Amino acid sequence: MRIETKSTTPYEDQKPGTSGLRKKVRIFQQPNYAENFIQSVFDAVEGKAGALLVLGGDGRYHNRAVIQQAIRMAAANGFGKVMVGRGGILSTPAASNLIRYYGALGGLILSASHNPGGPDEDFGIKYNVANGGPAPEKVTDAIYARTRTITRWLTVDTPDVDLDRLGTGAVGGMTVEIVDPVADYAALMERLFDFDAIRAMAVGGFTMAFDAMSAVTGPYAHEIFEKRLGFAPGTVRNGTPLEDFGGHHPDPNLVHARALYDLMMGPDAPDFGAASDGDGDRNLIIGRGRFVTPSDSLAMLAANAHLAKGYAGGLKGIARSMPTSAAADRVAAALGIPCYETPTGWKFFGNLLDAGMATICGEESAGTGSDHVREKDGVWAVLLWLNILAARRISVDALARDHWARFGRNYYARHDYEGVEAAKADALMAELTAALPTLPDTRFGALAVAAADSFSYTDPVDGSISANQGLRVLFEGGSRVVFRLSGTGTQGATLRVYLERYEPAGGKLGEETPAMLADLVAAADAIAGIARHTGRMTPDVVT
Ligand code: VG1
Ligand code: CO
Repeated sequence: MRIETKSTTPYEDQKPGTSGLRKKVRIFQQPNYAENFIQSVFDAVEGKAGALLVLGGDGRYHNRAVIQQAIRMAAANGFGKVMVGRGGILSTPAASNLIRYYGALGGLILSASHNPGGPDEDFGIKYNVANGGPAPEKVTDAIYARTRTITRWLTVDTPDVDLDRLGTGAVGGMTVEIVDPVADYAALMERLFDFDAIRAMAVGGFTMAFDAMSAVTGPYAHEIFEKRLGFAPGTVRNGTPLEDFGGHHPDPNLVHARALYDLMMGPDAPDFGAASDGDGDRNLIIGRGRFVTPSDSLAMLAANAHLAKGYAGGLKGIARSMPTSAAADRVAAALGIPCYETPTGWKFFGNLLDAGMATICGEESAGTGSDHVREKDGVWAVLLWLNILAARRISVDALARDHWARFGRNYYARHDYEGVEAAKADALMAELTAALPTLPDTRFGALAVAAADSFSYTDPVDGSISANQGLRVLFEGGSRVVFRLSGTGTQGATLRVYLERYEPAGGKLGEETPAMLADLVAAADAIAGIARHTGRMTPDVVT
């Protein structure tokens, strides 16, 4: 039976940003709110009749409720089948894989990624398209336009589906299949990586700590690392997805994954440490006594990827987001392959991957991935690291030093100023934008500005232009400061300041990062007036 319901709550619309719609749970719980957004997605996409929709989330508070709503609405909107991860669980990369593998029209992924979960925290809905990747701007624009005009949503009047029992059932004439969230993903990983070599290393005494941060990767990590690869029980920490992530931010950075960092820097450190975020698309890599910045991780993985069977044929190209350090560019140059610089957000990699122009992509925000899916992928990055270490038989620290000795080192940090009043953040960006033309040839201590601009990207595949993607100040010698406002926060504005200093091979390669970046930090404040505009003397988060 189909029911048409008039929307009664004014829809507080938001243009889906870098990762879909993110709001407080309480907002999503308002009558018609989630339904209006889901209906706007369904109204905006074509080809629903009889099509497959993939559905799952990171297990956070409110996940199961929205899954039930989405199943009923998919039935009323004419989908042929919905494939749901058991318990409503699917990591973002696993959902991307299912969409591609089973030829789905698209998928709804319920997550606010690294944002905290619980009744007073965040929820989110992302729509991914048939290539498995985040909806491109053309689609999110259509969804947004629909949210402005929507007057009804469609549903069927059926009981809840048992999300915990594997198998196939029906809802209002549509098939619903509950699938093991891990099985197809783990099989894909076995095709890409040499599990025998990694298992031999684990059995031979190589130890690991993987912190799933009480988020979605727990079941994946237990199955892959402990069961299939033979790492000791207990290797996976915080491996049960919790609705509130144990009260923590499931954000794998040096602040929120502090326990892992302290372990890896302490006397009892295992050989390898890693963590992933709420929805499993991010990764943090820390060797014994050696933190690897995500930008360096991308470069090091790209330089060694051919050692894994899935990449034995070499890479077609590398892509990185603009604020990510240029370490990967040097690897691309050495390999004789192109390196693309895209705006922040995984959706910009989709065309390059689909066109076979890039194989490996990465972002400074702890996201790395390849053409195996169309999302960044935390467990994949850990497995590629393990495969490389098994093949080269060296430590993370030795690999990093070897890399820098060859390519030079890009010292790097990101300073986040969170919950800034939106008007103040906008004023800072507007003032800096206006000042950009005056910056070249000015000096800040020893730093001379070589160029300054507002980053604009022209997609080499479809020619679409994305302007205003961050303000760049480039110094002579390859150092750089980038300013941008976050698109994923749910409270006020978050100002991100990205700091990078390049030391060539033969230069100062073994220094502490804060000391190496001190003059850039001072220059950033002088250039943008961070303290003057925001009243903040220090960042809230340094990663
Ligand atoms: C942040 C990161 C960006 C990432 C995005 C989604 O965006 O900087 O690199 O792609 O989160 O990641 P922003 O606009 O807040 O800087 V996730 O793990 O939330 O899907
Ligand atoms: Co994420």
